Amino acid sequence: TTHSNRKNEHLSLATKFWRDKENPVIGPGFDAVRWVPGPLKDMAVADVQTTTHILGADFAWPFYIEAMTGGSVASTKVNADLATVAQKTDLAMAVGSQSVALKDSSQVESYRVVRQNHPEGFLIANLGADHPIQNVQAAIDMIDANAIELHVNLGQELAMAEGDRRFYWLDNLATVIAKSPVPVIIKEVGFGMGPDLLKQLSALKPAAINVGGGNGTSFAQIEQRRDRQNKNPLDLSPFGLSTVESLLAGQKAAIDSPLIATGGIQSINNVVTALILGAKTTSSAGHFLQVLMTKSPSALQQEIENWQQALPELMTLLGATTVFDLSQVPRLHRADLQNFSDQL
Ligand code: FMN
Repeated sequence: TTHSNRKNEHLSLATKFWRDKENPVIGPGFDAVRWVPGPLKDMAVADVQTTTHILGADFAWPFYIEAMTGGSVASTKVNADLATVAQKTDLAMAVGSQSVALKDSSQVESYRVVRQNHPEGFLIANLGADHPIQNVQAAIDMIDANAIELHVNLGQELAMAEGDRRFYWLDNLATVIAKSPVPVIIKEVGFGMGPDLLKQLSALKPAAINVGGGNGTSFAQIEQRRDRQNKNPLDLSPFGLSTVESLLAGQKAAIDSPLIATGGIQSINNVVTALILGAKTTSSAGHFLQVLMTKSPSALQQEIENWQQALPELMTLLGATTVFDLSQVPRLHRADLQNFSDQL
C-alpha cells in the first residue's frame, strides 16, 4: 500500500536526515541548560533510585523507546529488533502509528511482534488524535498495550501534501480519555507546546502530555523531502518551540499533567536535563534508530546500557537519590533560553 511505502521511506529518510545540518533549529537545545554544583550529600552511587512513576506504573528507567514504525515488511524487522533490545534493557516502548493496521490486517504482525519479543514490557499504542474510541480499543488490543499515545501533529500533517486538513480533535480527545481502558498520552511530534496549549490539553485530564519539542528528528522536513515534486512548499520555520522551551512552558503554566520530554534526546545528559526541567520521563526515537540501522541491535543494547550505567553516577554528581530530587537541582539558562523564559 502507499501507506507502507511511506513508512519504508520514513525509515530510510529518518536515518539519512537524522540530525542533518540542514534540519531546522527550533529554539535553544539541551546545551542551553547547565547544572549548578550543589552541596555535598553523604551518599553512594548504589543509593540512587532511577525509577520513575507515570502512567499509573513504576518504570525502572526514566527513558523509553519512542514511536517509530510498523505497517511494512522492513518495519517488522525494525520493531522486532527494538522490542528485543527493550526487553533486554528493561525499557518501555511505543510502536508507530497503527492506523495502517486498522485498515489492512496483513500489517498487524509488524506491530504484534513487539509484544511477542517484549512479553512483560510496558508497551504504548499509537494513533492520531482523530481516531474514535473503537479504533483506540483495537490499537490497544493489537499489542495488548499498557497505554496509548495520540499524536496531535498539526505541523506534520500540513507539511504533507496528502496530509489532513481537518483538525476536529478536542471533543474526540475528551471522549477517548474518558473511555480508554488504559492511560492516554497526548503527544506533539516536533513542534513543541506553549503554555496555553499545555493548559488546554491538561484540562482534558490525559494521563500525560508529551511536549514533542523541536531540534530532534524533523518530521516536517522528512515529509517535505519525501514529497519530491514539492507540491506543498510550506515554510514552517517560524513555528514551534524546542523541547527545553516546552518544558519551561510547562513549569510556567504549572499544569497538573505529568510531562514526557521527547525531541532531540540523544544522550543520557539530555535525559538528565529534561528531568531537571521537570519531565517525569523522556523518550528517544531518531538516536536509537540511527544506532540500530547504522550499527546493530547489540550496539543499541550497549548504548542503552551505557546510559543506564551513567545515570546513577550523574545523579550522584547532582546529589539526587531520586528522579524527583533531580527536578529540584538548580540550573543555569543560557541567555537565549532565559530570554524565552522572560517572555513567557
Ligand atoms: N511518532 C508518532 O507519534 N507516530 C509515528 O508513527 C511516528 N513514526 C516515526 C518514524 C520514524 C522513523 C521516526 C524517527 C519518528 C517517528 N515518530 C512517530 C516521532 C517519534 O516518536 C518522536 O516523537 C520524534 O522522532 C522526536 O524524537 P527524536 O528526536 O528522539 O527522534
